[in-house]
Amino acid sequence: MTGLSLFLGCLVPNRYPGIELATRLCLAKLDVDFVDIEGASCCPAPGVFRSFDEATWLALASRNIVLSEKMQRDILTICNGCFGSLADANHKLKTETELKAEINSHLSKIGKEFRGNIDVRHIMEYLFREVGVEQIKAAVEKPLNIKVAVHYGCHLLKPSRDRGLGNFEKVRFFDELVEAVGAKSIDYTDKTECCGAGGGMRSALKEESLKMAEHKLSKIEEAGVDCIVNACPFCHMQLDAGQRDIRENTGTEYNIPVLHYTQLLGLSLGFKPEMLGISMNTTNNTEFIEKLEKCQQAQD
Ligand code: 9S8
Ligand code: 9S8
Ligand code: COM
Repeated sequence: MTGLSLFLGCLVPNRYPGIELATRLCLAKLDVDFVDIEGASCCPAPGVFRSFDEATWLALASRNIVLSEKMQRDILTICNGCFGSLADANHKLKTETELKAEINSHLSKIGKEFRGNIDVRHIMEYLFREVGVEQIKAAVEKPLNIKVAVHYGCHLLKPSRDRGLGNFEKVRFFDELVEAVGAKSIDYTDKTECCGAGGGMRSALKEESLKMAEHKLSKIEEAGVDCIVNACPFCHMQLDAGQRDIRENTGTEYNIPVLHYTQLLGLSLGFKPEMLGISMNTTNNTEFIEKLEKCQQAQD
């Protein structure tokens, strides 16, 4: 199997470093071959750069891809935005010869060339397709008896034609990965809807963006779960820090803990909540952490 290079993006190292640690611990425990990418930049964020200037988007994205091509490793992303940006740029440059020549003329100024001989992966589809649900189940040391609302986010599933992960309205693979760690995935209304952060919404149209987040949070609250699990630090921030923003703006209180899948997986592999940065969220999850610790102790 091709080795991987870990692409962290901007938000994980800057805002949620616990997700970075959780990712490293899980990959090592599952014996996944990965290295860091020296000198990577912002992917760049697809909803922003790609929407405004295609050549700039492709030049920046292809530079990151080339760093991994040099190592002959596929890129592993832990963010839907990074995945969308790099996978779509890679696909475009692999299939559109003229565009590739144009972008390579930019890259040549820094002594680089896009060749198109690696793939871009998202950790969720990688775990599902390459590691497999059965192997994850076998690695679980502390089955987590909790109820979870899965939030897929947009770029992991769309454009669905390119992603090849099935009909995004009926998708199940993330839920299966959640259930592999012993948790129960609870369905809720508008599960595949956007969290409202992407495309610069959270920065430029905060009020609209929070309305979308609140819609999701209210449906998740109705479903009665212990936490939300996502696979994108942008969604993570929107659903976590968004709860504080909603409280400040409208007074409505939500108190729903938010985890990236690598943090959930890390708990089930036996790592303690503090090793996975679960208390680094904006939303207070002290009670939830106590529950997690009890869950883990019950297995000792
Ligand atoms: S890098 Fe810069 S802003 Fe971000 S985290 Fe994910 S998308 Fe890519
Ligand atoms: S959902 Fe719609 S655009 Fe996105 S992937 Fe992450 S942030 Fe939340
Ligand atoms: C969202 C990324 S994950 S972006 O804001 O749409 O670029």
